[in-house]
Amino acid sequence: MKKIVLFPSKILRQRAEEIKRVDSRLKNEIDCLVKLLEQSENGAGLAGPQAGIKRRLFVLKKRGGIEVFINPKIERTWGRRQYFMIEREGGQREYFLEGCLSFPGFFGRVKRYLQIEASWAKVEEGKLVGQRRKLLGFEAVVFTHELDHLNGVLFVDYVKGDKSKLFRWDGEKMVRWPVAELLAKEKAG
Ligand code: QAP
Ligand code: CO
Repeated sequence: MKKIVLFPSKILRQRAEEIKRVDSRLKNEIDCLVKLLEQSENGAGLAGPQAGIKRRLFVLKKRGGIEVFINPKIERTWGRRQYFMIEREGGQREYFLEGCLSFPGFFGRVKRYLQIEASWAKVEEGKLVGQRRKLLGFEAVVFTHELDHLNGVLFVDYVKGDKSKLFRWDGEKMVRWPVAELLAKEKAG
């Protein structure tokens, strides 16, 4: 059983390769991602590179189970990148904090497109079959986060400029965390 690749690892910075056909290799890779996501605590999504798989696929947890996205793309966006807000009981709005299984305990505020048209392929009867759908809000955020992984882009890259956007869960509360300190680990190798 593979383990999730943690930051800082060069693997997370590589560009993943297009998937051309359905074969046993692809099936093994999908199994691997599904198992890792199932076993993760509170995991919502996992991309190939996070399992050491340098290929363009990711998996997302949905109400009905885990969905596989192959060769995902954003075909179109609407509006500007903005912070995704969530509404608490009582109507209080707050920033949604993004997490990543390769950064356990770290969360950040990231501006994303909240309305996208996405395309990808799924496996159907042993073949790759194209899909296309409009995604809104949380779904758009998670799709984009996972697609970024396939291009070596990490959520912390977006919080670089502003220290107040990254947080670490200390077991009881979120505490502000300097992004520069995290990124310095990567430079040190
Ligand atoms: C999906 O992130 C995602 O640090 C990937 O202590 C993308 O599943 C979710 C997690 C964008 C939200 C926005 C992270 C769980 C899970 C942690 C995850 C942790 C426990 C992260
Ligand atoms: Co991630």
